[in-house]
Amino acid sequence: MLIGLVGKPSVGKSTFFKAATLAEVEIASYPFTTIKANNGVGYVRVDCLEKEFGVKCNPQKGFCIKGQRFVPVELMDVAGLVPGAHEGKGLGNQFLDDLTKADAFIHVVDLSGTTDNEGKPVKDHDVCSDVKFLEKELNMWYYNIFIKAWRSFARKAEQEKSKFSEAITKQFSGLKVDEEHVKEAMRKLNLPEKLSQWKEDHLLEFASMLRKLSKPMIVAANKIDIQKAKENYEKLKKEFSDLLIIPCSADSELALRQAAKAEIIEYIPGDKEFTIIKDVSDKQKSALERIKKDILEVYDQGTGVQSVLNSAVFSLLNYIAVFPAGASKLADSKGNVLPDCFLLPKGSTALDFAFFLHTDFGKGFIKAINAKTKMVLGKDYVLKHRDGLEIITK
Ligand SMILES: Nc1nc2c(ncn2[C@@H]2O[C@H](COP(=O)(O)OP(=O)(O)OP(=O)(O)O)[C@@H](O)[C@H]2O)c(=O)[nH]1
Ligand SMILES: [Mg+2]
Repeated sequence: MLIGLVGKPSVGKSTFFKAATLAEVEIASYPFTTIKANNGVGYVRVDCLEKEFGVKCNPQKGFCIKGQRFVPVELMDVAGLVPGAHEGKGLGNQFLDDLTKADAFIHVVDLSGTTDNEGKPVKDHDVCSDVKFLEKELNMWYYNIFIKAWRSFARKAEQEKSKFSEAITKQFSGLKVDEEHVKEAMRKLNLPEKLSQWKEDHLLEFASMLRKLSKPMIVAANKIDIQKAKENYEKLKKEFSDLLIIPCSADSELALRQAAKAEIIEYIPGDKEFTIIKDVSDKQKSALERIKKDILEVYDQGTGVQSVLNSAVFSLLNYIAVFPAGASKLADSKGNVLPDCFLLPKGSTALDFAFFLHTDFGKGFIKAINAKTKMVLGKDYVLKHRDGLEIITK
């Protein structure tokens, strides 16, 4: 699973990335601080099964704090996009090719309204225009990929209409576009029956829908610690009621994560509270208190960073977390208790899970056992979030 961070310059993409991964990256208030993409590992938070079973888990990947399991997801932070990037403005849009493998995007928006289209300081910038232009730039990125081959394959596909979606899927191979996305885009749009009648607008409409379906986007409404942001948050929600928008303060999350790493506070990412556990200077204490009072006590999602990641995976992409778990023994052969937690698309079955674990498990599938209830499950059993399953094979 790969999630890309996109947005205009200076909105806090790298701050969000650093807060989520604790990787060392450059953060600064001038535009285009990031030029080369940053790759790192962030985590989604899941209630661990260890609680139900009264055990302590030993995660192979990620970690678990007080029953909160943190499951790794890959994150990528790229350069800022500006209006006209597809025509070469700013750093252009070539760097988006780093994001071809992304499953979803987090659009980081500066809610404070203090950065203009290019990320330079300004007063009262219209935050709604940021969402519009960014979507346009992403759509133009897809459009340009699409148009390169459109003319040649449109003619060919005309003879074999059924092959059309296959041809487009091939054209977008590498961009995590599958044939279902293409078919869905066609279904959702009212495009001319004959491909040869598709006009420029139709091509753009199609490329945009394909982008939306194959690279869905959540908005991280950042910098909510700044007063003006609250007003802009309401504005954004009203204007884009169909978008998933989560208020956040990447800067605050970064401060809390760093303080927790330095063992100054006890804090579980995503929590609405923390405890100071070490003597700190008055300055540090008041900075922490401010985060508590202005953000944690005001917003349901804490600083919002964890909530953005969880919503991207579990709401936007519709994934669930599933634990391989023996019905009689929760540990693997090395004695690791509940060593794994995997992310699978909602709707996956017990058989899908078996194949996901190993082809041999899939091929030799006899039944699955629900480790919580000890019930026997067939291959068509549809997995639920936080299921613990043992696969019995031949
Ligand atoms: N007040 C406030 N400032 C923030 C927040 N997040 C980031 N910033 C500040 O915004 C500025 C830009 O942050 P970056 O993370 O470098 O922004 P970016 O989007 O990666 O910028 P480019 O790499 O230039 O595209 C820095 O001065 C950050 O400290 C936040 O939640 N609140
Ligand atoms: Mg950056």
